[in-house]
Amino acid sequence: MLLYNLNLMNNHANILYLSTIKTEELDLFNTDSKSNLLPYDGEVIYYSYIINTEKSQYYYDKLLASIQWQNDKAIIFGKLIITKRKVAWYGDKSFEYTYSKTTKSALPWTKELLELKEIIENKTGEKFNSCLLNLYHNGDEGMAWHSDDEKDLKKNGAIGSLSFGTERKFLFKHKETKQTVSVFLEKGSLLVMKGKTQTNWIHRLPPTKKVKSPRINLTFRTILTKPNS
Ligand SMILES: O=C(O)CCC(=O)C(=O)O
Ligand SMILES: [Mn+2]
Repeated sequence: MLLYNLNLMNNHANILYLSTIKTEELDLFNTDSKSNLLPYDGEVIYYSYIINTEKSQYYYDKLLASIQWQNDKAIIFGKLIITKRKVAWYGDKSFEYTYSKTTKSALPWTKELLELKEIIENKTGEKFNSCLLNLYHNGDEGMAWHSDDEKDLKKNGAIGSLSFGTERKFLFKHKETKQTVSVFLEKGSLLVMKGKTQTNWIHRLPPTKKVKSPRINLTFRTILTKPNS
């Protein structure tokens, strides 16, 4: 157990260190010998700056302006809750995705989303057919503990999570041991969750008073296609 903890501290130290490096060139030190951030029961890989600072700003601006952002809805204990956080759902077809007891129908890909999908498919060797986007206006907005294990998603399918805008802390918690792992999601970074991660771990984006500016997150996913869709 001590080894795991040390390993996590090292990973975290790397991530903090890399957050101060602004050039793509130095990422050469940090390429594909990626280690798993989770100690067991799942696989989470973090890629720092897969998109450089200038392009990250470009995509942030384009996504902010072109995505059909809507306040998210959830039914919790029978009550309809409208979140301040905004969301959008895009995909290959008008796939339906139900989470928090509400259903969304996917919009057709935009140019920027297709470009980003290609970048992360090339990076990970995975294929994705849909993307859920989140816009957090500031640190007051976050996301509660959950796992992305809805029946509409491919079981144990990879999820590729791209971040733009302000860096935020992201946490994992094991469902049984309650061990937690944290990672800072920098602009232009990619976090890949795969294997049994969604079965054994929950994750959250904690609210924080320290963050005053917005962040956009894209989670590329594989939705299961229904026979006649
Ligand atoms: O904002 C994030 O980094 C992750 C969001 C998330 O977990 C989700 O959309 O399911
Ligand atoms: Mn999630």
